[in-house]
Amino acid sequence: ADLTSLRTLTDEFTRFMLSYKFGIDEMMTKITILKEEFNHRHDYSPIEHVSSRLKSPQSILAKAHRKGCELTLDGIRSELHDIAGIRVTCSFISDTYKIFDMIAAQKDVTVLQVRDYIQEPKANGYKSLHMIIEVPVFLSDRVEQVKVEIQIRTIAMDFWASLEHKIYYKYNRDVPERLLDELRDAALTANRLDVKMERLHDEVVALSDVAGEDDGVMDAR
Ligand code: 0O2
Repeated sequence: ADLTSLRTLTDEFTRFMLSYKFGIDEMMTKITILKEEFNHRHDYSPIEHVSSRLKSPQSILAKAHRKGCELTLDGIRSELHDIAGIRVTCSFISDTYKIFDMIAAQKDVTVLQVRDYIQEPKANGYKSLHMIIEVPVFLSDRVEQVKVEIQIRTIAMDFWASLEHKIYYKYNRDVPERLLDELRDAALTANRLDVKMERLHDEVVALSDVAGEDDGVMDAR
């Protein structure tokens, strides 16, 4: 009887993890379509890079424990939103909102939560646009709504966040004040770069639009 219940438990957990993998697959397809179609329609790529990760069973348990949530699959399903995670790295700040809108507008995507750390950065300087969505996954005998956390940010924000993440864990979540100050300062520098790059890009786009019109006039003559 013990072996049977162990088998059932393993099977349930495998199905649990699989549904999140399928949720990632669904959303990765949607985002890849947006990326390729955007490249085709415009002469630059608003999405630089897309990556995904499935949280490991150890990290799921550690986070569930940290949040004090009920240690059942249902409990974890309702309390943990980032078992399936996708990160979209964009060229410019305005692109992050464009991608956000395009995902949110899809009929089968339900937006459950939005955290705009670009408008309101965290005290440490962290910037990123987070959305938790639900997407249907069609299985052989049922349709399951799967939660996926999507983080959208610029290359500069991503550069900052990956270093901060490394430092945070190197110091076991207790980073010296001097480094915290430097990180906040680096976040401001990253933001200045983002703003400057976007302004330059807009200027070049405006220029080529004018050049495009001139060409049209030439052709018409
Ligand atoms: P890891 O190691 O990246 O997986 P909630 O889930 O709603 O109770 P949570 O998880 O704090 O609250 O939500 P939030 O603030 O939206 O953060 C979710 C994820 O965003 C984090 O997952 C990080 O990946 C990222 N993040 C949030 N704040 C920071 C930050 O200050 N620095 C960096 N580098 N990343 C951040 P995890 O599970 O906390 O971490």
